[in-house]
Amino acid sequence: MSEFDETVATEDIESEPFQHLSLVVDDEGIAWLAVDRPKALNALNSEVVDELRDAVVELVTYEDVHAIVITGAGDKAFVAGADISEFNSLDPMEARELSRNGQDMLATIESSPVPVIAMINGFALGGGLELALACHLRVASDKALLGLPEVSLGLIPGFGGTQRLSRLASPGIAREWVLTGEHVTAAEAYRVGVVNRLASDEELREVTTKLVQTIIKRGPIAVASALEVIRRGLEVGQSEGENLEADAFGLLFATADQKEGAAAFLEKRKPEFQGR
Ligand code: DAK
Repeated sequence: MSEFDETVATEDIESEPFQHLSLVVDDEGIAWLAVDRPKALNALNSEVVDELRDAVVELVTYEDVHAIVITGAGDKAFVAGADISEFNSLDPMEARELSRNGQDMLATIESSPVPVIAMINGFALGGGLELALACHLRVASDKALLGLPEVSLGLIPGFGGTQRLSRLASPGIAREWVLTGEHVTAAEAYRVGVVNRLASDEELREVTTKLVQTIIKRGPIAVASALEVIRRGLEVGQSEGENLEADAFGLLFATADQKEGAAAFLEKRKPEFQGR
C-alpha cells in the first residue's frame, strides 16, 4: 500500500478513478499524484502517459488546486523509465506516435498554470527523469538515482530529455549524462542544478510540502504568469523574452492581487490573495 492510499481524495475532484495513478488533494489544495505501478518500478506505459496528461488537464481546472506534486508509489522508484516491455512490439510509426503522446503529456505539465513539482523518491531514469525535467521544480531524496540510460538500449532520450537537460544544467552535463547512460546520485544532480532541494528519505515529503507551501502563499496569477514567461522565454532570444516579461508585468497591474500585494506591504500585514 502506498502512503497515498491512507488519505481520502477530496470530494471536489470528480475524475474517473485512474488505473495506474493514485491521487490525493489535501486541505491546502496540494494535489499529490503518484504513478502507481511499484512492481514495474512505476515504468511509464502508454496508459500511464495518457492518465498523467488527463489528470493534469483536469486538476488545473479546479480553483482549489494550487499545486501538483508528482511522485512514484512505493519506496524504490520515482519512475524507472518508459516501459521497456512495450518497445519490442513497436514499429517506427507506433514509436513516433508514442513519442508524440509523451511529448504532449510533458508539454501539458510544463505549461500548467499551477506549479508542478517532481518529488523524486527513488530511481528517476530515462522517461522518468524526462518527466521530472518537465516539472517546474524537483525535490529529491538523497537515496535517489537519476540518469538517462537510453544509449544502453540503443536509443536516445525521446521525451525531450536532451533539450531540457541542456537548458536546465548545461550542454556539457547533458552530453555526459546522455552519452554515458550512467546513474547519477541525487547529490550530484543537486550540485549541477537539476535538483532544487535535497532531502533525507524521511524528510522528503516535509521538505517538498514546505517548498510548495511557500509558493502557494504567493499571488497565484503572478506565479502562473512567471511560469509562462520563463517557459516561453526559453524558446526565444533575450530581447523577445524581455518583451514577454514586460507584457506580463504590465498585465498584472490589472489584477486585484497586485493591488492587494502592494496594500498589504504598505499596511505591514500579510496579503490575502484571491487569484483575481
Ligand atoms: N520498464 C519495464 N519494467 C521495468 C523497468 C522499465 N523501465 N524498470 C524496471 N522494471 C521492472 C523489472 O523488469 C522488474 O520486473 P520483474 O522482473 O520483477 O517482473 C521490476 O521492475 C524490478 O526491477 P529490477 O528487478 O530490475 O530491480 P533492480 O533493483 O535490480 O534494478 C533498476 C533497478 C532501475 C536499476 C533496473 O530495473 C533498471 O535498470 N531498469 C531499467 C531502467 C531503464 O533503462 N530505464 C530507461 C528506459 S528507456 C520514446 C520516448 C522516450 C523513451 C522511449 C521512447 N519515443 C520517442 C518513442 C524513453 C525511454 C526510456 O525511458
